[in-house]
Order: sequence, then C-alpha cells, then structure tokens
Amino acid sequence: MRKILLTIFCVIQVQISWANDGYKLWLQYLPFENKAVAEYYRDYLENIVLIGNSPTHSVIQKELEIAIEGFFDMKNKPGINLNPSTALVWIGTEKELSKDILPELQSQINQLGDEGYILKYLHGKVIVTAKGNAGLLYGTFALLKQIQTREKLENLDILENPKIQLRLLNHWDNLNRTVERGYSGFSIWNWHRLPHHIDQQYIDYARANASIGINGTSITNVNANALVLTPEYLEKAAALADAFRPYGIKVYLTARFNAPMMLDNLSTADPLNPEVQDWWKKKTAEIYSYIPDFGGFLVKADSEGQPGPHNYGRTQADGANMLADAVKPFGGIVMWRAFVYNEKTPTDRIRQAYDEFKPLDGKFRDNVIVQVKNGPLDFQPREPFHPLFGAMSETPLMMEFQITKEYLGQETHWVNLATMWQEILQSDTYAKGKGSTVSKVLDGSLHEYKLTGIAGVSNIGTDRNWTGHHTAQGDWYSYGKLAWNPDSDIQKIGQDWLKMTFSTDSDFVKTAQGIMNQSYETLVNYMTPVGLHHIMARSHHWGPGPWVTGGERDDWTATYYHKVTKEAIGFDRTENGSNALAQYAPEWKAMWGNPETTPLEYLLWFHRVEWDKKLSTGNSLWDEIALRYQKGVEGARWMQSEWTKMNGKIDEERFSHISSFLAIQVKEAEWWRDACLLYFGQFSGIPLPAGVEAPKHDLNYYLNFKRNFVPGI
Ligand code: BDP
Repeated sequence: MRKILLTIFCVIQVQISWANDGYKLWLQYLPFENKAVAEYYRDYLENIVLIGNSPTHSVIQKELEIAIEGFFDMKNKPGINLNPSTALVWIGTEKELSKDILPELQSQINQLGDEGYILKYLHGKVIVTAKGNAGLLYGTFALLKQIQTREKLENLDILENPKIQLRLLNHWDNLNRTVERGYSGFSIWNWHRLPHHIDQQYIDYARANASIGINGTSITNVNANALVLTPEYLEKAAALADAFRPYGIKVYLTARFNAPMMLDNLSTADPLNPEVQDWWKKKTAEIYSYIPDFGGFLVKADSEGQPGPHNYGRTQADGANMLADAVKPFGGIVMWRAFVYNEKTPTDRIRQAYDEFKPLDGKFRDNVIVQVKNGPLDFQPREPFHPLFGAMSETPLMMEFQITKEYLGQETHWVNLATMWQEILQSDTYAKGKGSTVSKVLDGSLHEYKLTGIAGVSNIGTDRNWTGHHTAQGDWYSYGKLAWNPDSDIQKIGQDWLKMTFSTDSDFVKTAQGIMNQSYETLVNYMTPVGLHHIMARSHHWGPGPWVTGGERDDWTATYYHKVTKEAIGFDRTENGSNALAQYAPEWKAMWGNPETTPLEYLLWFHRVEWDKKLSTGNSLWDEIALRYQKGVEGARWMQSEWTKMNGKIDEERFSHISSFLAIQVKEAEWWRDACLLYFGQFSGIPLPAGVEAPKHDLNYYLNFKRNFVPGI
C-alpha cells in the first residue's frame, strides 16, 4: 500500500491573473479570492492522503497537485509526505480504505456501481471512496469541484452513480484533420505524429472529460474512412487509447460499412455473406490486438451517401448484428445510428427513421444500441423529441446530441445548449403513461434496457480555448453532466461551470447565468421562430437561406420544409399531410394535431397556417413571425449589454473575446431577421408590424451574400 500525503507550506497570496486564454477550461483552479477562504481549504488541501497504486492513482495525484498549485501561490508547490497521521482527506477505493473507516460506510458502498463514488465527511475527515479506480477519479474531481465552487466540506454526504452507462463524445474528425461541422480549428488528433508523440493536449482532453464523467470517445467521423481500420491507423488509435485508459475513457471507431471491399477487395459487403462476416471477425480481432479494451463501432449506414445494408436488400438489424457478432467475444458494442433517410423514399424525411427502425424493434443483438438524434430532422434550433424515443421497448436507444453548433450560429453565437437538451430530456413520450420522459428512456428505467448510452458530437478543435467561443466550453461541460444524470438541474450545472471557469463572484455568476438562460429562446427567435426549420444556407449551414431550393436533393432545401405560398406557410404533418404526427403518442397527437392547441414553438413544424390567421397571442401569423424575429435581435442586444457590465469582473482576455463574439452574434441576428422577413414578406405581402425595424438592405443583397471557405464542411 502506497500512501501519499500532499502537504503545502505556503503563505497565501491572492493573485488575479489578467491574461487567460481559456485553455484550462473549467479546471482553472483559480486562486482563492481572499485569505479566509484560502485558510479554510488549506487545512484540507495540505493534508490529503491518497492510498493505492495504479495509473489512475497517479493521475489523481497529479490532478491534486495541479489544483493545489492553482489555488495557492505557484511558488509554494506541494511537498510529499509519507506520514498520513494528520490526514484530513482520505482518498482510496473500498479495498484501500482503512479498516476503521470502512464499516461505517459499508452500507453506502454497497449502493455503488463500478463508476460511482462517495464523498463523505466523517469524524473530522473527508472521505473519497469508490469501488473502482474510475469512480475514485470521479470522486476526486467532485471534491475539487466542491472547492472550486466554494462549498463547505463539513456538509459532504454525496453518493453518486452515473445513470447512463456509455457517455461518449463523437468526433466528426477526418484523418486529414479537418472536422466535419467543426468550427474550432482542426482536429486535435495529430495522426501524422502519432503513435510516437502523445501531445499534452490529449492528456488535458482526458482530464477534462474525466472531470465530467465522460467514459468513451469515438475519434473519427461517422462519414467514415475505412483507412482507420488498417494497421497504420490502428497503431495510432492504440496510442490514444493508452493515453486515455488511466482516465477511464475507452476508444471507439467508426466503421465504414463497405470496408471489406475497400480494404481487401471483397466483391460485396453484404452482411449475410459468410466471407464478409468472417472479414469483420478477423478485423475486429486485429483491432483488439492493438486496443485490448476497444469499446466498439459507431456506424452511419444508408444515409447521405454512406454504404449500408440497403445496398444488399438487407435491414439495419442485419447490418448491426453482423458487427455485433464480431465484437461480442471481446465485450464490445455497436452503436448503430438511426439517422437513415433517402431522397428517393417518397415520404416526409422526418418520418423515415421511425418507419425503418420501429418494425425492427427486438431484432437487434443485445450488444447493439441504436443511436438516435434528439429530433427527427437534424439538430435544428428547435425540434420536438424524436418519436423513436419511447417506441422501442425491446431495443436499447441512446441519444445523440450535437454539441457543435452546426445549425445554431456555429462557433460565434452564445447559446446555452443545456436549455435545449433539458427541453428534450424532459419531454414526455407517454410510452408508459404520464412521466415517461426521454430521460427515463435513456437511463434505461422505462424499458429496462440492459445497455444505456448518450453521445455528444464534439465541438472541440485546435483553437487555443478548444471550442472557439469560450462559452461553448460550457456546452461540453453540461453535456457531460447531463450524460451522467439526464435529470440534473441545469441551473446548478451552469453556476458550477461559471464559477470554475471564470469567477466565483456572485454578481458575475448571476449576470452570466441570466444571459445563458435567455440565450436559447433568443436564438430560436432570430433564426427559426414559430416552428420554422431547415431554412439555413446550403451546405455550410451558416446564416439564413429560406430561399434555398432545387439542386440535387429536395430534402436538403428550405422550400421542402416551409412550402411558402402567398396564402400560407408550414409543413402539414397531420393526417391531412405527411402524417409524421402519427408516430407520437395519442396525447401528443391530440395536442399537436390541432393548430389551436399546438404550442407556437411547433406550429409550423406540424401545420400549414395562413398568413392572416389570428394566433393565441392575438397577432396574425405574419405579425407573430416578424415580432419574434425582432425579439430575437433585441434579445441578442440585451445579452451584449448585460455582458458589458461584466467588464473588470473577469480577466480582460476572455472578457474581450466574448464581447467581440457577441457583436458578431448581434449582427448575425439582424441578418437572419432581415433576410427571412424580406424573403417571406414577398409571399405574405403584408407590411412589417410596428416595432419591427426596417431591414438594412434589400432582398437582393441577402440573396447574393456569399462567403468563401466557411468552415466545417
Ligand atoms: C448532418 C450534417 C452532416 C452529418 C450528418 C450526420 O450536416 O455533416 O454527416 O448530419 O449526422 O447534420 O451524419
């Protein structure tokens, strides 16, 4: 048994750093703001005993050292003392804890799962314990969070288990280091230098993820390149897996469905062909020889040009099961995406995934989990929850959220995504009566899923602050927290993140959180109010494009979705139209089937409505749309003016960075409003209502507004 006592002998000097590039994310470990606070935590921090020996214990020790260096004066680094007699904080797994402590905690320890932890104040000591090493690391981060957010340690009595088993980031990173829908620089995976160079950024990535409980990462784009399955790249992926292992993070790879043809010239990729099945079995065994704890495959098939089982007249279950059989002997899993749709299928695009997957319920192997986007279309600013949630009682489903802001202003708009995610997670599927929320589907409690999971499409890149916008770090953070517990309180998540990242100043936290709370509705208002959707520019999806029409695929245009005419606008998805509404529970059909009872947020998602129709607000449809666009612009201006008040409350570097992005956001909110109202106004023929500012330019200006090399494609 190795015992390490971290001791600091230092004079506290509060120092405020005025330059901060944001690289440290929420692991800033900012210096204590005054002597009293410092003295309070100092007793604990200089008397930590960490018991045990493993690569994870080493990273725990390192993290404590980094934290202590941050909290206190850099000149007084912690020393190491092997005498634990004065220890006030004990960190050790169940096996490692002292026999004196254990009996009192046994009943709580019995409630722990593999990754859970306990933080408990007991007889004058803080105990951090867990069953396994990952839990111990999570518990240590939880303790550090308590200190970062200035919670008293004497009240500690926390027992946490993650509610979802697989908590993944999905990187849409290409092997050439571009990132599909990535707006924060290039891919952080430097394939050319791997496997020999393990960049510090990989370690800091693992630290950040472990601190929020993320335990898996799929490192390559779902639009997959088969090359990642070759020895050249497996060696590199293995080096990343080795670096992440002490942090409890497994590596997953995307599998290109026709890899047997591309890599080994097989004549087919038919999942029922024995030669193909054999190829995947051998390939999988090879992968495990490089990465013994390889997590498994993530697959996009039969969608947007990706090959898949449809090419051979087979089902999605046939395809998924073939791969599932290959990874099964090694304990791996297959995450099979439900984002399957085709322009040749004559039905409404948003109903195709349900139509395809619902009949396959119960036909997947037990190590397959179907990965479903939050809404039935594609990460729009607002969509109702995906109707597959609640509809697949025999097949585990996992959520796919998009952390990167493909359709939400990309990296320069401040939008607190937790607000949107909570709206989805708390939506009631009514699958088993009232209270059958999406969160209960995901945590497995609703249908007793044996496998549970959630994925977030990463917003991380080589930008110095990782995510482009400093505030987008908060989306990564809150994603992790909601993945751990999808019923978490997002206000608490936001406060903790602000305190850890910027400042514990209560005025700052209150104002910044006020901005965050308004940000989502503000964005929906200036982009896609009243249920409008898919009206962004073609291909790069940045900026407005309600006029986008024609081209190779109708279901990639704006006109397919809004169907504007001089009389009306909107997509009728009731039984008189595409009947996509039929995929929801009767409670929703009753509410959303009638324009009078459909909340305005979803009105044009489900209905075609005449321009002069009077809505519940007393406004005509046209006036409502126009007023909401205006409200969105005013909301963005309000966010900007609130932020201005924060000058001097945090470091100048991040304050100014966020200020300049807010200026972009205001400009782009005006652009969205003006372009959309000018375009739709041609059809409605009704003047703008009072209170809506006149557009800055004419429609032609917006139609011809082009930018080259918009990132992310
Ligand atoms: C869409 C993106 C596209 C992705 C696709 C997917 O525009 O780049 O490949 O989703 O999720 O949102 O597969």
